Amino acid sequence: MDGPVYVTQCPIKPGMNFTYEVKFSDEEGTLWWHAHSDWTRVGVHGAIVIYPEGGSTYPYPRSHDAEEILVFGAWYTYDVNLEVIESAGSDQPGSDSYTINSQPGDFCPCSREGTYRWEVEYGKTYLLRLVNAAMNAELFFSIAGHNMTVVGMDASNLKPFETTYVVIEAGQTMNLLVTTNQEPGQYYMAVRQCFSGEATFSEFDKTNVTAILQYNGSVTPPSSVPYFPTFLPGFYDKYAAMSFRSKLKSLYPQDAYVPKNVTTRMYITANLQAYKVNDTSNISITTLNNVSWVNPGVDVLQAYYYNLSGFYTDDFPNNPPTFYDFVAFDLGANTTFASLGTKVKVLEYGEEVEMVFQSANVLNASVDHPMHLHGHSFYVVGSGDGDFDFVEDPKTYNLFDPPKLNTATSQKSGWLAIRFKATNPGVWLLHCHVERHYSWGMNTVFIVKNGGTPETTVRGPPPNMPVCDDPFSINLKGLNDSPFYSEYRAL
Ligand SMILES: [Cu+2]
Repeated sequence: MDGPVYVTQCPIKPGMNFTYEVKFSDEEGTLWWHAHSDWTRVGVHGAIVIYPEGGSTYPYPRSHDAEEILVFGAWYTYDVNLEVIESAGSDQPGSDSYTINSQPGDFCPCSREGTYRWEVEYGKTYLLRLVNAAMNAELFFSIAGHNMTVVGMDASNLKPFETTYVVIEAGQTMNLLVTTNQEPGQYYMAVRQCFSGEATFSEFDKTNVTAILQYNGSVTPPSSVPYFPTFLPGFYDKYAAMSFRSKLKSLYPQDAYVPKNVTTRMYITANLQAYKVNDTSNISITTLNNVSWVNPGVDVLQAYYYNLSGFYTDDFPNNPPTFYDFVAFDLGANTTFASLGTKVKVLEYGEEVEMVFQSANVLNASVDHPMHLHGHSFYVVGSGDGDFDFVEDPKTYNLFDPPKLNTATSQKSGWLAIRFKATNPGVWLLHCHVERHYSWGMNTVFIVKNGGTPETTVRGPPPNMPVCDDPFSINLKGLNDSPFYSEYRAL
């Protein structure tokens, strides 16, 4: 179990505590931890640094005392958990600024001095670890005057490549090498949102967030204004994001590990679409294969472990209920309607799974969706623009050295193909890491059955599990009064 409320546990109540035991296997690099209840992760998060196993070495040059962590976050001037009532159909508040290590930087009107400084020495190579903990944003990052070498993402080593900027999705982590080989001085490190939606659909935060890379040692910091990065892409530069993602490959060939005998094949639409509240009114909610997730009253893990019926059904569909041109323009609300459900997908232990996500464009609302699977890393074997072509697109898959991630982008009006082997028995959330989409129901749950040995059997619950006391607390609180919801509750 790993914490998402109503999936693997009930919420930890104020004043209570709960201790997690985390077992890493082949992860190496950077991960992060965060709260998984409503929008509390906005402030409850941190980086996890995983060094190579004792005796082994990094596959790239480094120096031991030269590392830095930059956590990108979102800053709100109000209590976002009070504001975000998660009422479906209405937009949710944007952040007041993004942050780098909790500071918005020099371009955000702020009541206090607020710029994070990273002091470096000339002539070193640093390992820079990035975490994107922002709630709803895919972010560009660049350092003035300095190229970066990408060496890892999501605690997995990548084939190094040099770049002037990176794009990092909500939920992702990244390892970079930075060599301090420029004229000693001050250089801005800047973050800017990569916005893939229609400009009119949702207002977004247009602050340029900065921190400063500052050379120290014998150098007197110049009093002049720091240099701003020239290569930081613009807000709408989806091509910069696509070009960056196309360079991601695993450090070593993975053909021995990438699943080749797929036993479960799923095609999953990610959509913002209409739900009929009654005969005359619709609201907009998010879905996977037209199903908008509703939290059960008892977490799925508990219901599964103790064989309690009535909390979920095991019929999450392998395909969308209807096929249409998913990326067409001006698909109206009546193209396809959403349903509510607590539908999970059950996998046998050891199954080889392929999932193709399709970012659909109902209501012209297609955007990039960072799809995140708990419990397993997966290989990103393909991605593309438009509708997925079941015959041609699989021919383009990279089964040789695909990147191994835990969060990957199904791009706006495009698709993403991932493969993984279900070798971690338990109950695992799959969701879009854009918190707004997740709140509106863009998630489902995978149950991976036991494998028949003690090592492949889900562990029993610890003695101090939090107890559920709100049996019908659900994502879509705005639906509580609708007759459809009452019907659903009665099931
Ligand atoms: Cu999304």
